[in-house]
Amino acid sequence: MLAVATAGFPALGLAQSPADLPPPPFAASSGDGSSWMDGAVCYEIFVRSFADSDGDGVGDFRGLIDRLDHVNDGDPATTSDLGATCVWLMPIMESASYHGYDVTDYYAVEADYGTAADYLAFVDAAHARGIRVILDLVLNHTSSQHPWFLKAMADPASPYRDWYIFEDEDPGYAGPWGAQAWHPSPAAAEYYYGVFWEGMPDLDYRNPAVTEEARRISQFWLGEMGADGFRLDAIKHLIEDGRAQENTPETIDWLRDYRTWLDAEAPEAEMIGEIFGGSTFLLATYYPDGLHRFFHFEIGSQILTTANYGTSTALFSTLDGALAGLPDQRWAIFLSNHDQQRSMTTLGGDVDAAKLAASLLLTLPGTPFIYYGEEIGMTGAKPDERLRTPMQWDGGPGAGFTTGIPWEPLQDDAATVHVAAQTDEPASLLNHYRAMVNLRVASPALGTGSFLALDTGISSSIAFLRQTADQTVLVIANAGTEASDAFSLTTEAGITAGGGAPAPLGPAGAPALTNDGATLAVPSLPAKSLFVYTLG
Ligand SMILES: [Ca+2]
Ligand SMILES: [Ca+2]
Ligand SMILES: [Ca+2]
Ligand SMILES: [Ca+2]
Repeated sequence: MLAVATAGFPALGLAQSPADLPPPPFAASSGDGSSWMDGAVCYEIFVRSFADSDGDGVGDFRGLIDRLDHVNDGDPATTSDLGATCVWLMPIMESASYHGYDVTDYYAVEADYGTAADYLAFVDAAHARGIRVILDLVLNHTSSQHPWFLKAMADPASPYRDWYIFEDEDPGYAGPWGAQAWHPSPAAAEYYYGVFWEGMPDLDYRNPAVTEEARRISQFWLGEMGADGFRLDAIKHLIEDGRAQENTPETIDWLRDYRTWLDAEAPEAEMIGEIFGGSTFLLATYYPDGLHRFFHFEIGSQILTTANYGTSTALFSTLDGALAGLPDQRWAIFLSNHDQQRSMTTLGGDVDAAKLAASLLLTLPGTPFIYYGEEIGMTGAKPDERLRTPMQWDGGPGAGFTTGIPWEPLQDDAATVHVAAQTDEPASLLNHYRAMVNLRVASPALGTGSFLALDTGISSSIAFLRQTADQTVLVIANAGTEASDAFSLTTEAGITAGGGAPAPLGPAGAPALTNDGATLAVPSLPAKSLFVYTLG
């Protein structure tokens, strides 16, 4: 009977287990595990440029559904897909512009992309594959073509008049980056406020009716339209106080109220805010309860600097600051997004550097976001349209994006840089992304674990631990342009306890590490490489 009572417990003392490790000296870990975004990897999609199903040259929901297996085929056992668990769709509400950041109807899908039924079929297809859907929500401003603004401008007695900000005289001051913020009305001798440009008049969130409408819009998309959350655009500009036009206390209070309302209304919804260029110091003013997460712009650009130049000092110092200054690793990181030069352009076409950047993105704390096309090393520099060119699926005339004429010309390298070619090449950037995203999603420690940097004694050699109660992962990397010198890690954080050798988790080619019980010996690593091991 005693034997039966102990059956099912592991034998003691035979192998190192996480329980043998000392408690981590590093506390911060991602969220409390209650959110679906804890441990998620997200993929940012511009629907107009992803896949066109009907040959009109414009991407659409049906095309997106056809290509969803690229993002995640719904089977965690296969790694022939990226395996991302969340997508962020750039604006899909009806808009007058190609990009969608000036909405004309918050309750309709962009007609260029299909019908509401097409959109809902996409949401169902995504959910069936285990992909959560977050939508870009543009609250700060509408299009100048939005009926609310047209009515407000045409009729001072309109109920929508107080939804916007009008002045009889030009207040005369510029916006926060020096651009014109007050625009002459085409309808009357007066001025209206629009921080981005005249085509995007700011809504007035001091008016409770506007806040009520923002909540109604949120309910609509989270309820009937099946969204799992929002990426909130330009929120540092929500409420101005005269010349103070960003990060005002009123804006931060508004976000807190919105979050409180949302937590009661849709407790599973995730809100991630764009505070463009925000440092840890600035972001800290929005936590802990402003929104669930914010993008940390600096970390991604420092990952690119590390991959480009081999210097990781600034990256790890920023990371230390974020871990100390922001709660629970509740930030998100990306190498580039729709507003920035594509990372392969920044990296000068260096595929090994792009692989290292991807590896760091997918092993460091913070929810990783991958902008579509980054996984094949698409290139692109400003103007904005050239950062948002059609996805390159194959070497055909329309790149597999369309059978017609693409809405925006393809990049010059479209015939050679594409998904089909890189699928066939085991060592391609795409297959590297597939391995690393799948590794991240499958590893609790990489997804949500605490973080501890280890001293390697070599400036371009990187080592750190990620740890949860169930898993400890060791990451080693060489950011230099030459093979690195061997180095040793000592008993720090218990990594040599038990004397077992770390087991490689990926990517392919990880060298064997040896553990003599006192030191862990790391051999020379290839230039610009990163490997992940499990310690238990
Ligand atoms: Ca189309
Ligand atoms: Ca899969
Ligand atoms: Ca439209
Ligand atoms: Ca505003």
